[in-house]
Amino acid sequence: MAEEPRAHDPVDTFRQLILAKLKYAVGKDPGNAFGHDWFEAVALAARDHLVDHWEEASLQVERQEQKRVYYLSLEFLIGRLLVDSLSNLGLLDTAREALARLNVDFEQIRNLEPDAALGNGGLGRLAACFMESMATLNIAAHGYGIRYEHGLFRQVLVDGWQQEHTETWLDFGNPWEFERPEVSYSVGFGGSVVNITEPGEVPRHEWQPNEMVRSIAYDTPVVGWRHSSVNTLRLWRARAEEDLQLERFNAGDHFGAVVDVVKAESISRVLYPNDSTEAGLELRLRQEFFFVSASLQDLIKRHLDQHGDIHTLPERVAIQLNDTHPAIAVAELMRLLVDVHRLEWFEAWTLTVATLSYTNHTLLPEALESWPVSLMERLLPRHMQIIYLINAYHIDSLRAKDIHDFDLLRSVSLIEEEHGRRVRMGNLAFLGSHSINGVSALHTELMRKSVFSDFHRLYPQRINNKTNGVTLRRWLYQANPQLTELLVGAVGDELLDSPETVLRKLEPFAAKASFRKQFAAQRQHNKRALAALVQERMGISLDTQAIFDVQVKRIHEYKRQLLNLLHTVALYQAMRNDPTTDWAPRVKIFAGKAAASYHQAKLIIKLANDISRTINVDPTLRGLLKVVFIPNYNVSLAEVIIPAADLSEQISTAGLEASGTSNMKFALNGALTIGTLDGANVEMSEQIGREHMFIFGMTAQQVATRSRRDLGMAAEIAASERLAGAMEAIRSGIFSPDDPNRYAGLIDGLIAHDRFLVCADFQAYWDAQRQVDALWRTPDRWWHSAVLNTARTGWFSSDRTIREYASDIWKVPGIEK
Ligand code: GFP
Repeated sequence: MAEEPRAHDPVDTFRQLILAKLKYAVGKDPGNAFGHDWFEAVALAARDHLVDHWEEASLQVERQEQKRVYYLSLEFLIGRLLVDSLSNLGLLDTAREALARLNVDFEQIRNLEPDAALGNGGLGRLAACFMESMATLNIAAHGYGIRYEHGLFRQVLVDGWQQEHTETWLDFGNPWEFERPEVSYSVGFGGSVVNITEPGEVPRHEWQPNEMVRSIAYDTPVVGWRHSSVNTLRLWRARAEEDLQLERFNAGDHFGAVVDVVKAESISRVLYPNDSTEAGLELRLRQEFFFVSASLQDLIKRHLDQHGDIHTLPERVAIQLNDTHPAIAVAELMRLLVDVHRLEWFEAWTLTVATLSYTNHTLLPEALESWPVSLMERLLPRHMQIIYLINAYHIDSLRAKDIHDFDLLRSVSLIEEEHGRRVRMGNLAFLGSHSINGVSALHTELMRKSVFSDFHRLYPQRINNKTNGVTLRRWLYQANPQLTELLVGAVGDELLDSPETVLRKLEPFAAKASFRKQFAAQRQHNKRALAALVQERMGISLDTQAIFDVQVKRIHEYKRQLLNLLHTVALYQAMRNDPTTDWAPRVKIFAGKAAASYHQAKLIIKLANDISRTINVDPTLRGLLKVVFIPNYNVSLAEVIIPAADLSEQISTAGLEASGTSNMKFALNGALTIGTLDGANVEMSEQIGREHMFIFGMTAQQVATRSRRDLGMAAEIAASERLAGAMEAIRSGIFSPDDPNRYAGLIDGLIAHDRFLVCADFQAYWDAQRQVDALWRTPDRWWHSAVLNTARTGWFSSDRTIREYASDIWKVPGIEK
């Protein structure tokens, strides 16, 4: 029998809604529901609220004819959505209480949600933060990407070695998304280009692909803070044109009958297929073109349905390319405008450049994509023609301006001739965009001087900076409710709506002993939660009074986990040699994934685990030092680790980390940063004050100068007994007695050719770490700095970043910087 709802009790109304979802959508009753059933019921109840606001928001966008922003990204590292959605809807406490009335523990339910790991690291998480900020700021935006059946691999450590396992986030379905089978576009591959001449018409080209793949839309609503607006994340799934070749099937060829299905569906099967093989490389290009083509067809259709005139595209639409992955959009938009919508070439080019803008995220030459011309010609023959034509017109226009410098023309060409002919996607994105932005002040400056220096001379207005940011809703309010409560208690409720300005009001509290005490107490609480997780997952117990010294991010040589490990070993040796010194106790925490084919990074993971295994059981240390490598780093784990950190390691070789975003999350939560003057660390030191961070090491300029010399490190090693000792310990197999030679190559590589200048920065890093110890021993000063870190990080809100994109690049009216 249906229960009577208690009048005007929102908790009870929500409870009823959960029960209705459990019964009618999940098909269970409270008596036989499992945890996951409850999760689904709550998620669906929240989704109902989202949908109401979603409808309102899209009506408003239509009515007000708002300019639309499209964010094209191969990655969206969303993580879990339950708390995010409930919190932005203002229903978190309601849901918690409603479940409690049903005798269900909300904390258990929330942890059952799988992470949507449709991204790799900072780039993908940035896209997720931007989606939330765009909704919060009432910008009419769509995110476009791929609905990978399997997100980033699940990392399993077997004897300390990384193994990649398939990640299965969709096993129980996905309550947040709406499948839209009616929103489907054909995407072609291969085939040939024919010239069509019809009487009375301008001759034109038509691409006749020999393979067609269908894209199906899946929409997820993204809600802003206090449900200010709800935008759409539209992810594409690849399907074959036909699910089965019936004739072949009936002829007994059961596998052959589905071969096209397998080929087509592999496009949206996994994020980052291993591209060290030719097949993997081709699949990656197919993925990029697939989602770009579907998205452009979709947004042009929406534009024409609403405004009816293709010529007004740049007035109504802004398309942001997140890195070079969607750079083929330049050629695809040209193809659609010229071949399909029959615009004249130069008009189409003007519209393309006015509509597109591109964000660069790295200066590492190996990470700037380029595709073999032969592969492009085979897979995208019409696009290759278009790229040649863009290039020819471009070079002609430069010659017309009397620019004949051969080296300059070669460097801005879309085609690289030196290492086998390849299409340079960075150059294509640059040329086809009216705005090219870097993601921190230093990165942008280096972009102007290095990768795009020649382009910058030709187009001095195009490059601009948009320093990254993070959404404070997720990385403060949701990840750290204890701290949020403390802050609200101190500076008031308005913090929640205007954190960028209100956080600064916290500054005077840094001088109050009682506040510092509370600040330290919330950290203890979070450290205990992390320690419990480590105990449960790894069986290692941690001393929560020790400094929690954390480096969590993709494992990459330029991020220099190796420098941190060398310090760990040197500290270990120093503690053993000098047990009477009053060492500050430390827990070194690592987490992160290595790309499947990146052998050196995988070896670094193994080294961290070998070091951990040796140090953690050494009784002479009396527990002063512990090392843990927590497996399978993802957004949810970050939400537990970051609020528990005392020290944040941001130690990349200066000039190589474009921005960093975890650096901002740590500082926001009050961790102190030990870091180089790299990426956004530079602006953080300006906002926070260098005296409240531990800045060390070579500057980008010094790195550039040192790198021009021979990269052998004999002199640096000879000058530091500690460094030599740590390297020798690793090299000689102290941490790998089962295979004493395991790290000989790694260490010899550092001695002979230390590309990332680990050895050259070691001594400065060691000294900075001793300053960390010293500050830790004076808690008043430590917590004073910690409070100031939180107080002065509001500028790194992704709302600020998005406002800058909106006003400078997208020209969205009504959004002031
Ligand atoms: C990349 C860059 C980072 C930058 C992010 C977002 O991140 O420096 O902060 O993009 O712009 F390397 P990863 O994908 O490498 O983590």
